Amino acid sequence: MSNIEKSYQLAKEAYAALGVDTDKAMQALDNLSISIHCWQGDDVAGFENAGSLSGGIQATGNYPGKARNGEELRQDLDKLFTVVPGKNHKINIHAIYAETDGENVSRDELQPKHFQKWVDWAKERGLGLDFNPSYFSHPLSENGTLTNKDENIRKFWIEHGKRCRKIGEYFGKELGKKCVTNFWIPDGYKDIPVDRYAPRALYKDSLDQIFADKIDSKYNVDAVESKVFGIGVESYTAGSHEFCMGYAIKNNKLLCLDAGHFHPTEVISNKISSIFLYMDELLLHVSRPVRWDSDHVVILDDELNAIAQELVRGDFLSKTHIALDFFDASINRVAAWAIGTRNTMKAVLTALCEPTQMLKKFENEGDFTSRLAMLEELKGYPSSAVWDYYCETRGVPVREAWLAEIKQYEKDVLSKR
Ligand code: RNT
Ligand code: ZN
Repeated sequence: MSNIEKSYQLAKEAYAALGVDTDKAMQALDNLSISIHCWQGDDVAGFENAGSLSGGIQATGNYPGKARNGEELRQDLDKLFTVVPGKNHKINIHAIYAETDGENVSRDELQPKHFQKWVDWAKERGLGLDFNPSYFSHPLSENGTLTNKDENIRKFWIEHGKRCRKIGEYFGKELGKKCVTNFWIPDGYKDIPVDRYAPRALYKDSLDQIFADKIDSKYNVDAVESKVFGIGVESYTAGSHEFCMGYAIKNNKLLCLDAGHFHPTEVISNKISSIFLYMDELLLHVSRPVRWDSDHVVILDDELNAIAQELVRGDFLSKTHIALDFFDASINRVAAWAIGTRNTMKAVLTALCEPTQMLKKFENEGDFTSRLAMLEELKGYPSSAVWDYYCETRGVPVREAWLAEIKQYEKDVLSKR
């Protein structure tokens, strides 16, 4: 018996004493689908050669080895999957990751065929694809997209949204896994606006037009992502939380909660339970804000654990689309993916090992002393041993062994770019 297995047997016993079946927890984790964002691989650059990143988001750092095209990006993702367990994942791509064979295809002319390479690649690996229209890093996005007062520009972006939903539908049909197409726009004002209503009315009308095309929810569902502010739009963002939540509830769309899109002490873990009283599904952008919406690599912090606990305790896992959203250009990009993805899975596994019934019983009986005592003791329970055993039995490196593999990949592949 390996040390990993020995540790697991002890952990299993400890959890069993609380009434928790760790084998079942691991099986549940097998079903978990994480939507891995392609944009960590190239600092949200995309393949349009449009120049610099805009729209109030920033990737800082200049670590060597960034993927320069679809082949390299997919090669990096393939490497990622050698160190991340699970066979039920998806890749989240953006419209700017279209591959047009050198042809200049405008965003309002995009078609499914421009993503065929992604589809073929995903199909071979049994992966799903999620999608995002790209409302940033474009000459016509500088003064607003779906809120633009210039009707021609707004039309351009409406058409982009319509095209993207068709592409999402194609993904769903081709891959047999429903695509989530997520709408996020950076539109807003640097300084204090006089009319806060008009841009939001335009945004609403634009979404109405985009969603007027009927698409079978078997293949594609849409989400709207809110944000409190962005760099350059510090005073006002049209797509605020209230705007997006209201729109999603009224129009039967998904809401996307990004962990970095709220005031610094406001957490999305406390929003999930309310959302499920009014909506059937939810999209999460698991991210990590540091002082501002800085999209740092997801670490195993209190909020990540709290998000995972909410999903497990409320039995919301199967109704929640968990996507990652961070972009760090200052460290090895494949390692960044690995850290964020492994942490997210580890947080969910730890939550699955929680004796939820016991904790709820304490709470319902008003025994808050036991509730607090047990929650604190649980922090010391050996969920890491369960995670290590999970990695071992699912054929990926245990603990930091994954790092050596990524370092080797950096030497063999990334450093030669
Ligand atoms: C930006 C949003 C959005 C983007 C991606 C690239 O603040 O979080 O989700 O990060 O679409
Ligand atoms: Zn996001």
